[in-house]
Amino acid sequence: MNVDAPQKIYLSDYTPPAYLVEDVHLTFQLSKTATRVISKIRFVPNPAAVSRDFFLHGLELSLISAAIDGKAITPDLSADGLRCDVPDAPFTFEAIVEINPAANTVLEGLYMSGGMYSTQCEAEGFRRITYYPDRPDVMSVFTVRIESDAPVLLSNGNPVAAGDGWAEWHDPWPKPAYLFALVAGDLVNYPGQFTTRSGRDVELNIWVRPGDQDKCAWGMEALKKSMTWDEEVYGREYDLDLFNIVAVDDFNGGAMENKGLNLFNSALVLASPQTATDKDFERIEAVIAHEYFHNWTGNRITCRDWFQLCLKEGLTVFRDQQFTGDMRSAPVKRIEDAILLRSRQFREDNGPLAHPVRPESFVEINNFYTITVYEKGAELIRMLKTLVGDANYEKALNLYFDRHDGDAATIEDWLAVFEDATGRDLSQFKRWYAQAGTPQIHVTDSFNNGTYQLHFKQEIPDTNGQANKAPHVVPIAVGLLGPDGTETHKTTICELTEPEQSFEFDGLQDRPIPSILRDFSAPVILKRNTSPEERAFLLAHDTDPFNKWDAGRALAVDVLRDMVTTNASPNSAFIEGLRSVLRDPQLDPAYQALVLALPSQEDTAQDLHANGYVPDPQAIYDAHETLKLHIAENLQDTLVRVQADCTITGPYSPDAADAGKRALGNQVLSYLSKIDAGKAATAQFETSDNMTQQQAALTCLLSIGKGQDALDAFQQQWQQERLVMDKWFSLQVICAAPDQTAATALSLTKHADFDLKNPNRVRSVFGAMISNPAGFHHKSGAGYALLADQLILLDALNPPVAARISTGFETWKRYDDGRKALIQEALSRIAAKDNLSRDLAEMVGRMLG
Ligand code: B3K
Ligand code: ZN
Repeated sequence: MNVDAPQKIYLSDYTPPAYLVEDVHLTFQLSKTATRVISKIRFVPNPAAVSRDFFLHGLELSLISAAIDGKAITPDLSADGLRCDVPDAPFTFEAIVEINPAANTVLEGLYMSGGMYSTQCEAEGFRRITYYPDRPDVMSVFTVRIESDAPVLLSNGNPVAAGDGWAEWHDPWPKPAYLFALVAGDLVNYPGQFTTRSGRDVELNIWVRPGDQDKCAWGMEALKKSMTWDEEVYGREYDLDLFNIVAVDDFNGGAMENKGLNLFNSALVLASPQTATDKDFERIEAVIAHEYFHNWTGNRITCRDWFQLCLKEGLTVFRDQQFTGDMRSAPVKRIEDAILLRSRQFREDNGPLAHPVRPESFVEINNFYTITVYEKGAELIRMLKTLVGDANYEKALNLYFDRHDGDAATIEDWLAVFEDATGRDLSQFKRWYAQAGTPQIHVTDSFNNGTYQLHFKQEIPDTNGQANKAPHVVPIAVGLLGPDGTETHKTTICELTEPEQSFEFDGLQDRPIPSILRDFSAPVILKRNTSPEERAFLLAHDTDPFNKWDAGRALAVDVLRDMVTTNASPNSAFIEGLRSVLRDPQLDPAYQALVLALPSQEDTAQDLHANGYVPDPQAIYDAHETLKLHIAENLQDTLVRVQADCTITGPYSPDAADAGKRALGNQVLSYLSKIDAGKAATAQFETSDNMTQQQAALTCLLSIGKGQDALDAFQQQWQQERLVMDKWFSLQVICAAPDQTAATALSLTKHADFDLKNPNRVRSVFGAMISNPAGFHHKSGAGYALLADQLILLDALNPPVAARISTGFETWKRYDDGRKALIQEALSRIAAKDNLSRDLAEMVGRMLG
């Protein structure tokens, strides 16, 4: 793991593989501590190669024997693979290696989870299984034999034969090694069935530990909905007779799209009304869809190299966003995505970890599975669709699937498809893939003789290693409202291509009120001097649901900024705006809940920083608390009425309509508990029959410091349910008072059920701690010191997860000198550690800058 001088890999250094793989046969003789992997790989020289260097990746493998065309060889072994002389013609390479799944705490390659064997190979985990060209542009047909006494033995593709203690699988679709998967264990299946529109019968299964079958129905429905949606919207059918999903308890990420054998973090597939919240249900539906959609955008067409990760991830996130929008409410989904992008991606884009959607170099690719690659990557697809139009988007996607099926493709290939399908030159658009940083669009306007002019000026801030950026093409959706609130100009797209550019709207009687960046048409920050009255007007009248919500959001951001910087009282425009939204019977409760929710403390910190202030996390926390109290006191009657309207009679259903009512009811509860000493929350906690209501009530009680009894009851009730206990751990840290957060997290690490080897449990404590800004950034520095201690411990077990959680430090340069010094000390202490992983070393190095 320890690398003295971590090697940086550059996109510009890409060369085609020297050898291609025709087919591969793998035999796994499974044993917890000494699994044998016997490989037989047919190689052919690649005509496109620039060298004949035969190198196979391999990490922490014990080589027992190797042979070429049946003759034993002694290859040159190094820390990261092997080399040997090979014939200048097709040949067969065979090897026997031994690996130790029980000792694999990195959870990449083959590892044990709760007594079962599982794998994770993306991005570079296959090299921990056997020697192989572990790069996505080497695609091959895999045949796999598993020998084990475990009752269920699974791999990719179709089962071809099985007997006592063995099973054979064959995947007819050529794939890169990162899509390989194997599972063996004591599992039971929740079955399902789907017939594709061309008549292929597909057997579906969700495999879980015995006892978890009652938590699979929702996931199975989500899978069927995804299969139907991809046929209807993208014309894509499933291409095997079997589709398996397995729930895995110890999992570094969310889920993995292995061909025909998707592996899921159990938190993202198992759900029952009692154990999962509405948000969990929604997320499960989205992630099942996401992994399923990868079958075409990722598996049938994969990436040439890992720099092209956004090719599959950006597109697949965009597709899952569309899916959720279609299954639920499109405006609500769009707002949720914008909230996420602004709070997390904008933060990344404007800090020391900024990188382009297609990075140009990396040390450890795991560190680039980021919100920029995924979510900003999805925004680029959305903009492309806006720029070329829906019909052209469909035409281009069909061409993409036709032209590149079976390929390992690049962003250049992707853009060429759009250029060929539409005739549009996308060279300027391509800058979005190469330039990091969130563009700022400054807007001014004027009105003369019936003509309204909008003037835009774009600025792309310098980011680490990138300065003087060229202008982007930015689709800015604009609509105009008259003074009476009617829409005088429907949405049109202003295509900003120059550093500064004006757009005119003629034939107007009165000066209009502009609604700019409708539907969040580009991932940019809009800068415009706007009065609270104008924002309130848009909140009341905008016909674009996104901008209507955003007007309320902007009011809240302004109020919080004023409260923090001048101790101002919240303006009445904001409170009255909320009141009228809550009283509007036409509005969807899920939407009202979003308007009623305040920006996060992180959003306020970002806003203060962007406006030249040094954010004080404690002052931000205090302002948020004061504002919540102010809202509760000033809107009490309305809130009580809304809460009554949100009552649901009848059994729990996770559908969007009921979930929306609960979201609004619980948002209201969070305000009312500030003034009723937790009475309503206690009643809800005691009577609720579902996790959404129970968790919301517990959160309210913890937030007002009255949660101990409920917390104990919750633990008593759920101590056997691992996923619910993750919530128990996490809520305590999220809701801890700022001066108690680090102490709470530390005491939880001493709990008998805390396990540094289980990523979900680690995230439930330390993911939670870094999402509690006032607690994590408490001026004592206790949060920083604790995180550094724990990252050092975790890094020795699981570097990818340690590296991910280290991003809690990424905002450090925006704080005061005292906090900066403490964070710098924490980061330097990590950096100085012997045997630091490449993963964490790269992250800490980038953050220290
Ligand atoms: N493709 C996987 C991510 C794998 C993460 C590797 N560090 C899940 C997804 O995006 O669908
Ligand atoms: Zn994905």
